[in-house]
Amino acid sequence: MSQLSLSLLKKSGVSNELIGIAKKTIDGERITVKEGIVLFEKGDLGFLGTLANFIREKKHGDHTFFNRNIHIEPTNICVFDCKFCSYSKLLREKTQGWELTEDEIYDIVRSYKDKAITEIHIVGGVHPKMGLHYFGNLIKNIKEIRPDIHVKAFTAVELEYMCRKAKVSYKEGLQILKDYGQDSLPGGGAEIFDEKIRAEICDDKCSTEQWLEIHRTAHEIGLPSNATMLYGHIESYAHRIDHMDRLRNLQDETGGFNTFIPLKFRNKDNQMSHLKESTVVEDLKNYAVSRIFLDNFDHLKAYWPMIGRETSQLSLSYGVDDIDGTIDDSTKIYSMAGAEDQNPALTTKELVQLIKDVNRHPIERGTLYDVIKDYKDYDFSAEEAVVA
Ligand code: V47
Ligand code: SF4
Repeated sequence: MSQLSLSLLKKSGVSNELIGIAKKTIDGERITVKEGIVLFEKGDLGFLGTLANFIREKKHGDHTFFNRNIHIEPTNICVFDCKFCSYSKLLREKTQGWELTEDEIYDIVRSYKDKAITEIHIVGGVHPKMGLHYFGNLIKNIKEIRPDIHVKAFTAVELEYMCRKAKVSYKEGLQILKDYGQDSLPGGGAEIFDEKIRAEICDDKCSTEQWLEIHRTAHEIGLPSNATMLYGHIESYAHRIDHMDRLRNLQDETGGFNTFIPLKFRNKDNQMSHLKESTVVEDLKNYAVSRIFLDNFDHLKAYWPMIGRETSQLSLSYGVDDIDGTIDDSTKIYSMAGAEDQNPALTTKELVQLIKDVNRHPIERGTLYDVIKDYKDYDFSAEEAVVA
């Protein structure tokens, strides 16, 4: 954003307070917690979008990243009882859960033999009988079938439980999984770090301190990770900024986070169904403020199975540079919570088109943002249909 844009902002009646924050952002200066809250409370969508897009384009130009991935969810049986979770309500409602056998999991991996996926994302409920070495072996065997694949596995919630049960420190547990072949950690389980809100929505699982410690330790031993934030329920703007501030501080310390993924609360079939979901305007504001506040995160991801395809396209003008992957209908977390896509799957061609339709430049990436293929001028008709 140039001096011209700043003077346009002045003419359009934007307050001096917001112009001050815009100036800092343009000069590459970090904004404070207080300024982050002001952005949420006083910044309108046009202002926030302009600023967030400025940062996004400074970092990545028009490049928009995606990957070819699948999820494996070994079970939805869970010892915890998060109020927002639609996925595991077994303890309370005694409904049917699933437990994939090891062979079923290996068959899933084998079924992708001829497909160019680069990542398997493994998360699920916290099953009392599936422990550290069970999962370690699973990763080892998956890697034997598919040595080239990146395994991004287990939220800090699952890891805290596994380490506790195995009576090992986080460092020992994570090193054991790394030695079996785990490559990185997903960002789940973060929810909202504010202790009071956390106690209200997910009282019995790993604490904020434990989540941060597990990610810190992972980074220290060379396992990069992602970070999420569950928003749009009972938290305030101050809680969102506090959450991001704790992540920004840890990122200063370790530099181990790849991307930040805001997760919109979906309200179907859970103990928080009485709450309304956030609007699209709120979702876009949230992306924009995240992009402006988290100056030390290279990437901001809109997870399309949760937010929908069109909002994902819009998000690309509000700071987002990554829309996750092909998925191939392999996750149930969001469809069970009420997301529009009941069978989330996009072919590579469809993902590329989605990105091109909003005039952005599609880049297939690996999990760690290594460039795999540039699709700007790619001609799909030149090859047979490319599927996931
Ligand atoms: O921690 C559960 C969320 C997360 C609901 O790292 C809900 O690349 C909204 O972390 N409404 C797990 N959200 C999924 C996750 C994730 C997803 C995609 C990519 C990555 C990554 C990580 O799902 C949980 C929780 O925050 N969640 N229920 C719900 N009703
Ligand atoms: Fe279990 Fe995760 Fe659902 Fe919480 S969000 S109940 S830890 S599956």
